[in-house]
Amino acid sequence: MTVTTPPCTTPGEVRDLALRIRLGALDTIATAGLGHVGGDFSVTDILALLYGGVLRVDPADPSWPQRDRFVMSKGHAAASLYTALALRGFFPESELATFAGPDSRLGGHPNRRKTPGIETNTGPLGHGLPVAVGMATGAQLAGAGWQTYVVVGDGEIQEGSNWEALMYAAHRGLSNLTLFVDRNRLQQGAGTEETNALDPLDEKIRAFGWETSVVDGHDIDALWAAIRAPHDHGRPVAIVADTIKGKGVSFMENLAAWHHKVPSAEQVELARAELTGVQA
Ligand SMILES: Cc1ncc(C[n+]2csc(CCOP(=O)(O)OP(=O)(O)O)c2C)c(N)n1
Ligand SMILES: [Mg+2]
Repeated sequence: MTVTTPPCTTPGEVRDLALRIRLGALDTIATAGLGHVGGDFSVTDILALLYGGVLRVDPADPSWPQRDRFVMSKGHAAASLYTALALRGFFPESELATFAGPDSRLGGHPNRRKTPGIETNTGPLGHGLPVAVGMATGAQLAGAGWQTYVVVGDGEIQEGSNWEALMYAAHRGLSNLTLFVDRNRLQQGAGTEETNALDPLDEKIRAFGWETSVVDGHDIDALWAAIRAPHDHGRPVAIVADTIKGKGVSFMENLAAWHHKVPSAEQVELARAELTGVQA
């Protein structure tokens, strides 16, 4: 295995990695006293698959020109992203304890100038997909073989900049671009459907010229199959991942309050017990 090869070869290994990412993000948020645990846990399985099984990147050379690009457009889920990067070897796991602290390389939202492995700054929603379309366009123009992957939140995709980017990606036939929508059906304080309804989201994206599928965003086998499925030549790929905000912790799941609520020490122990199946 070269350093650029993703470390997981089986769905079971990716599931183990997902557990480590959830536990790491939980501790990271509890230590910092801030974060977005709900959206961290809805996107965790996607991150585990990408960093565990898909992305060809080199932690020793984060700027390796042939690397696959990953853009976490919903940058508020930084704790899970940083944990995934640390576990892939971009920086020591111990550095997670500095999250959002003074002088930390791990800001509250991702910054490409500070954190190894971050491709573009995110946090202000609505920009990651347009940037990813630019990356994929660059690769297409250069005839480069690397792939671009991007995750957007479902609340985020209400922003118009995404629909311009969707339209342009199809226009250019960016088959080197894969979009995941973290379809947890919640945004900051309410449901997406009661705020600015998206359904049927996959059909809308398909109408813009993309190839689409809808999968259980916590089912590693299904996610992996969706990425590996043979795709029509010349179309970008969108995977609408049905997810649960706060996935894995019963008292967090599907509750808008856990968008950015910070668990108490007692709640951290309860969450850890549920995630690991080991009683506190
Ligand atoms: C342009 C912009 N407007 C508002 C916010 C504040 N904000 C942070 S997260 C969030 C909700 C995002 O919801 P969603 O995209 O569904 O993310 P998830 O449910 O995965 O946490 C909002 C409104 C922001 N970061 N950027
Ligand atoms: Mg959401």
